[in-house]
Amino acid sequence: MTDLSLTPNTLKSDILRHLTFTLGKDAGHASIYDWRMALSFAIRDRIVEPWFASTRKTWGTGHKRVYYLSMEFLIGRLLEDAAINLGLYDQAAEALLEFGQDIRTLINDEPDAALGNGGLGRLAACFMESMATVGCPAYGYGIRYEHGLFRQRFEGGRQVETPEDWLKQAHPWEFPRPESAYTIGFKGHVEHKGDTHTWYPAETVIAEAHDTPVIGWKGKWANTLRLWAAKPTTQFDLERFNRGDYAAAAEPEALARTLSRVLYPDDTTYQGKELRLKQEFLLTSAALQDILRRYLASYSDLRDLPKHVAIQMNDTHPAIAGPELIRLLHDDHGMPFGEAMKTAQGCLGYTNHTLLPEALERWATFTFGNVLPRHMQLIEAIDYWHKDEYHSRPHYVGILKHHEVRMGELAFIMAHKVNGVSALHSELVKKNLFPELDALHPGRIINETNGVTPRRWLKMANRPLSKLITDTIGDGWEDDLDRLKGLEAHVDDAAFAEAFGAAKRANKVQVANWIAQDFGVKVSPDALFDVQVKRIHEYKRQLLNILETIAHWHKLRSGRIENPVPRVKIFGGKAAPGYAVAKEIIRLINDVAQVVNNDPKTGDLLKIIYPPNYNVSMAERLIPAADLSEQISTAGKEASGTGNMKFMMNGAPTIGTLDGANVEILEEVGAENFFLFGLTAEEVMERRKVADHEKQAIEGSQELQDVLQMIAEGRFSPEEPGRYHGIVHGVWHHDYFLVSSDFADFHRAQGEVDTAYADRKRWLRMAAMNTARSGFFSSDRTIRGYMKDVWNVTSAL
Ligand code: 26Q
Repeated sequence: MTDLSLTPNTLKSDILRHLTFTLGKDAGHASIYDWRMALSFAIRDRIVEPWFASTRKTWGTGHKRVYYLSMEFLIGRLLEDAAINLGLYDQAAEALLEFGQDIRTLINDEPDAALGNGGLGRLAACFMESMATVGCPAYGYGIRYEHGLFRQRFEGGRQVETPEDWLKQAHPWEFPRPESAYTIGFKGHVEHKGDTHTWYPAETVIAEAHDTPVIGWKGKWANTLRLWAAKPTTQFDLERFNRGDYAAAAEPEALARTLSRVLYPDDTTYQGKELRLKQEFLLTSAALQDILRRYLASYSDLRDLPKHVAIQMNDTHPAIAGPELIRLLHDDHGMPFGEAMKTAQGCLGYTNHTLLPEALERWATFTFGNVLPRHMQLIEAIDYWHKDEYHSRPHYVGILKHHEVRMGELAFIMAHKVNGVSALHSELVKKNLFPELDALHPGRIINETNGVTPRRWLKMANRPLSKLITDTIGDGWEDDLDRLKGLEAHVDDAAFAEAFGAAKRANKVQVANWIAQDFGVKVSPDALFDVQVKRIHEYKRQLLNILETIAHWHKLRSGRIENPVPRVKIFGGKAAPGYAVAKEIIRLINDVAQVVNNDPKTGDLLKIIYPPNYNVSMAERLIPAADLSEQISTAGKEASGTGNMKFMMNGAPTIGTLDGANVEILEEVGAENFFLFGLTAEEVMERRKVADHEKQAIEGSQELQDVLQMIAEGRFSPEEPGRYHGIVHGVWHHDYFLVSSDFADFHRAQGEVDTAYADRKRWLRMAAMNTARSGFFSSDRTIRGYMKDVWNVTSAL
């Protein structure tokens, strides 16, 4: 075999070689973009060998493979991550310096791959990295959206969306695979002859693969993220073209490409849009055809599929995988229906990420039957089969109801394991979402608490703290995060605590400089940095946070706080473009910031910063600089949260409710290192039954009354005093998310935060304890859980 190994000391010459021969630029005239591409290619070259080796090994041993199907992969930047996992960062920095280039500038030049909305998409990205790290042979399957999540700007405090175009520049990490392409059908009709069923689609597109290697920690293993781009089956309508109707001749092409054009920007309210259903089928059908092609290259008996293949559905978005796999096995390969059911179930797993009723996917049978006529029939057959197998199934339970296909029930019935994403959430999935199906299938619903990759979220995002950790407990914690426990022995050592504080401060200085430069607001790095970054949603209660901020400001101005602790309140996040209330909350935060930041009475004691366009890269900047992590959702609503884990790892204690994985964070870190407040999930249910709970709560809190009064009077919108009447009215009369009920206790907990922060020694201990006890929240632990409990696969390392 040819020796392709690239020795480390050739990195510098490889960068120059790529600059010259790949980019066609000479060093004297190269732009930042050119240098970034040259560096990316030099790094990518070093991924290819471990990638081939991993693929060869999996083929050679016939190891079981995992296929992770997700409509979203919220990856962020790849250059720094790859450099770090390969251990090449310092060398690359040095080589570039010799060319007069700063590696940080190049790293920051890379656009985020924002192929996701939020938590679910970012989880998929962390999972890809962890599967590579633990040596789980896996493919991620997704869609190569031309436009990722929209960009956010503020105009007069209001969110304005503009298209995102990450592919405008060449994307150095992907390999187009035009030879890996599959035909995807839509609409048309079905013909039945005896036991053969043939679907004749009326429309077809081609799904073309684009592969990105995903390298694990220390480059020991690499997997593939395979994203599908939609292409037309025929480039031109030749007949039209020949008639001279040139524009119309290109129509089918334009139509096909719309399929992978844009990511749906709504992560909470589901709308039955035909294009979305087509996107889901594009991903799923292409993935399953690819999986079966790969399987049949090694094996012939499709009944053994579950021995070699595990397919995970990231929420219900790829739940069409059930019927599509049955169609392929039964219609195309002649497997009897019952056997096809068992085979499909043996392969499929389903992860639920939400309990919000408005987010549960349901399709009108009319739309569904029109777009996927054969799948509609198969869903009826699946539902019938299930009812027949489980006679005790109540009449009101099933996939089809009220002329709708319920994707949650479909995914549940087609999967051998269904999981929630935190202990509390998984219990609620059993109790509230699928109680009857859980009774029929005891043990099918399990829990796999989420995690995040410590390589990106600690090692890479927080250099100062990573260095301190390694200096204190040695290396090896990066892929064995429980070792962080070793820090506990040092939390009462003054020198360590001060070093911990210094690392945090260094990150805060960076953020303060960025805020000054980009937003023109001066903040002190010694103030308490209080951060809430996540999608804007009523249940996440950014409103509660800004209302409490106003109360605090009000108190500060009237001089009612002795020795006030200076605070910087930082918000970040996007609202779905059609979510009017969320957009109003954004505007309110910006309006309040205008007033507060210009108030000479409070000055440096309180600043409110809301940088636009929160994304993965901004998270990497803000989270390491946070002193306080805001996780304040209405209990029972946040399935898990993963930002909460990133803050904890980076030494920011949580102020939070007993919701999602906060429950487990509290358990791990201990009550003395967590600011708990608010109603529990059970109390929330009870509270809603109280007819005038809003009135009671508001009348019980003078602070809240004052705050609502100020907003209603137009204190933050003097040019339009009535601007927030809707919001104020909502809190008084339709407070479904119980902002009013949790206000007073939140305010109390914030006071305790101030007290704790003022005691520097106590605070540093709390912060360090959060890092020390965050080992459980590594996504390596999560992935090992799935491997054992759901996928039945071992590490190939
Ligand atoms: C569905 C149909 C049509 C269009 C869009 C959608 C859609 C898209 C995205 C529905 C939901 C989502 C995203 C959900 C999500 O991000 N859920 C979050 O998942 C995280 C990972 O498990 C959890 O930590 C969060 O608690 C949960 O909110």
